[in-house]
Amino acid sequence: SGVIRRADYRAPDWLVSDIALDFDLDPAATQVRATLIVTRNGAHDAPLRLDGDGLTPLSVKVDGIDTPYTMEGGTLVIAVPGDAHEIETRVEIAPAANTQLMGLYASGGNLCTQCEAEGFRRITFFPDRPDVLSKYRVRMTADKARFPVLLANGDPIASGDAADGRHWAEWHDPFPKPSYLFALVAGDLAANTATFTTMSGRQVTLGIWVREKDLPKTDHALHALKLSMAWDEQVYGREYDLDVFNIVAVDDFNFGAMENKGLNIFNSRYILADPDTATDYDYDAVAAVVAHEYFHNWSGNRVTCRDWFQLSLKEGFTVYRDQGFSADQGSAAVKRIEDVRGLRAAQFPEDAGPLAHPVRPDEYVEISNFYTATIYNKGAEVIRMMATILGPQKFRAGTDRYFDRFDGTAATCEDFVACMEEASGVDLTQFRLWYSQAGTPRVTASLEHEAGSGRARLDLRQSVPPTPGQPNKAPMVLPLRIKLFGAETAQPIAEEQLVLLSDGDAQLTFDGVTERPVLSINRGFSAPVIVDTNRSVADLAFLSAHDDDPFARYEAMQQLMLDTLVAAVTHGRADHASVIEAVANTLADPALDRAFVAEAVLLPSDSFIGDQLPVVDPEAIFQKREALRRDLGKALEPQWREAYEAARANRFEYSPAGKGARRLKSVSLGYVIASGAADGADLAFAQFDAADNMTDRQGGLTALVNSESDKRHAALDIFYNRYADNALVLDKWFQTQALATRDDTAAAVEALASHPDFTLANPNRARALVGAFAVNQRAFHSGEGRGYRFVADQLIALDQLNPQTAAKLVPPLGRWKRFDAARAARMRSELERILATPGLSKDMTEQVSKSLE
Ligand code: HT7
Ligand code: ZN
Repeated sequence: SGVIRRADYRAPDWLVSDIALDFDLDPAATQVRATLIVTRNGAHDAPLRLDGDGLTPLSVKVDGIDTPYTMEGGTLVIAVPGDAHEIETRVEIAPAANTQLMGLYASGGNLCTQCEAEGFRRITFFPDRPDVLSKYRVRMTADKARFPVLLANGDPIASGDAADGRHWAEWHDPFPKPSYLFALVAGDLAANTATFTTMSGRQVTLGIWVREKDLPKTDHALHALKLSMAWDEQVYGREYDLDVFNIVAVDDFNFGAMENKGLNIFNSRYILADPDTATDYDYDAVAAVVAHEYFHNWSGNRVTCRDWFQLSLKEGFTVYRDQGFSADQGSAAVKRIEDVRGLRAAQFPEDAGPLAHPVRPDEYVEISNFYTATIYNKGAEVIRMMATILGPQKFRAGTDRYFDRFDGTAATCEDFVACMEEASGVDLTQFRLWYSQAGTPRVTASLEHEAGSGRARLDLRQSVPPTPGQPNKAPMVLPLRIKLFGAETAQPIAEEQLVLLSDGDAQLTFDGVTERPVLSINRGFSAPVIVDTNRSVADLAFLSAHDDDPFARYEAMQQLMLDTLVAAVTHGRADHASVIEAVANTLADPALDRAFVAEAVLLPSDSFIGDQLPVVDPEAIFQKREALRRDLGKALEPQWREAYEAARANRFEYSPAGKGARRLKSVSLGYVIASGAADGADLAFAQFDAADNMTDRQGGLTALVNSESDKRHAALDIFYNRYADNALVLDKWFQTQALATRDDTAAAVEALASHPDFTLANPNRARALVGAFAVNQRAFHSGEGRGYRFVADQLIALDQLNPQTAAKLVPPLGRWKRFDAARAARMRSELERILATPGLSKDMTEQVSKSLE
């Protein structure tokens, strides 16, 4: 059936202590010779099985002698007599024809690799599993004019010229690593270099390699790398271990970046940044991804995963680490708000849909489909909860223990939790359910106050919803940070407490409560759960003005907006007064930082509103949200203009204050336009035209593209012509149109798919148009299935080129159960059409068939 099960894990039959790889590089035909030192692992007589995908052996030698072999599918099977042998295989591969972007492929005239999860088997025959750790020696020979730079993992050891205008280089990585961390790059590249002195005084040469013309856009990434290296020393005691650390940026990449040992390879969108082409969001993302990949050097590379079911061991932990890094660079509160918003936008729907799976899955068909928000972001929340329960010292003791004990090995999620238990003495038996149970827990909290006795009682109840293959769930450990405030005095009634809700329900009592208490719960989003409370509009408005936890304050405002919008969609009620008053208070509070204000006054997205409803009605949601935006715009127009003007004078500076000002500026512009003000489009165009940075320029463009103003055509043309030779900025041009809130977006997107600059061969471009359109709730679900048909057509075409990228775009169609019968039937029929496509990939088949269940 092709299903791989966690329960079937067995240690490898053969280990590979060393591998020497010899590449004769050529885009059309690259020769690969691999020499493996293999040893039998345990007492068995199993043959040596080397994974291969699309490879044909040119020769197979055992201890220097040509040897017979068999092929089982792509796997090379060799019967070897002894317990230790030298195996040599030769293959030829064609990087220029590799459109999947897995293995060795060509991007922008250069050659590079992507091996996680199972790309190494597309390069050479090898036991391609993360628990086989080997020392790598790599020799590359290539045309010197075309590929002047030759990079691989570890440290460079020798290089020289060869015949016929070719040259060679050898690299050696002293750290045993799994094959998924192998990398090489050959290309015409230039480096922005620096030196970092580690905490023990070692000098490390850092290099960010890009096309020569892009060098001026690499300073931010290089700076972020140095900050990350210092941060990991200070916060986790982790020091870098090689003499060089290289990063290469490539334009064609299936993911964000890859943590190959000593040679990270990045999607160029997470390296290149300058004020003219990158938004503040892009700058932050560059720093976060640089940090994330760097942190993998310990959480992933020095300690790796035993099998792919343990993926969250490295990914969840590393996301938690990169979130901590970013929080320390600016406003921790705003960072937490952004992370929670991201979790709710991507992971909560995943956990509530057909592709729901535990943080440590039990089975998969295609592992690439499991690089999900659950593994990454829910995985990070699980680590965060352990840090919350243990406290900072014990958590750090736990990570020290984990790194020390498992250094150089392939570990499991269980190993990590056990280290946390040992270091803290805290029993995490029940907590482990977070790894095995899918679904977002729901907590009902109701607070009752008896004025006479001065007693308040908080009732908590939890439930974990059924998910595919898991109909019944046990209660989990939910760490809930809770505090009560007095409604009259706005003072805390009791200090914050950390409640570990571990039963289905629990009661807490508070005595001496003389004024009406208001509940602040799940402060800081201490548990990744949905909380339903009996708090009134007045309570939420109170908390939005007085809670001393910034996240809880933001949350109260969001809940107030959400309750208002859900009531409007469900009952047609349009009582906007409380939201307007709360937003006015937030805008007027001088103590709040601008970035926080911008987050707090933003309405919940269409999709998040939809997630609260039993059946999503995209058009009604859009209209009610627009109505609230219009009323907020009108009622507070002078305040929006004032906020806009206050931020307008600033010149570009990438700093927390600068970012906050720009963010509030674009949010304010949106409300001024929503108010219907006659000069709205002029303001947007002026901002677009005069901008000294991409945040403002794209902010102005987005406002115009979403408007009815004719100026939007001019702005789109100006933007296109100005950035016609910059692929990353053209992605923004496509994406802004795909996300437009206009009535004609679906038609515009279809037309854009025929634009000469549109191609499915580049994953960034495919995601910018097709991926963005599919999450534009109103546009995607409009036009009686037109949007579904368009996306399905694109996915069928994309699957021929790049199944991984295609499969990642299936979930919006898979949400059919959330919509009315007519929409659901149309969505299903597109999924069925995809599934019936001859030659559909394993990746797509798994995603689509699960989505139909
Ligand atoms: N660990 C890396 C995962 C990754 C990847 C996975 C599937 C296909 C392509 C890929 N490129 C990179 C990225 C990370 O989480 O750091
Ligand atoms: Zn990662």
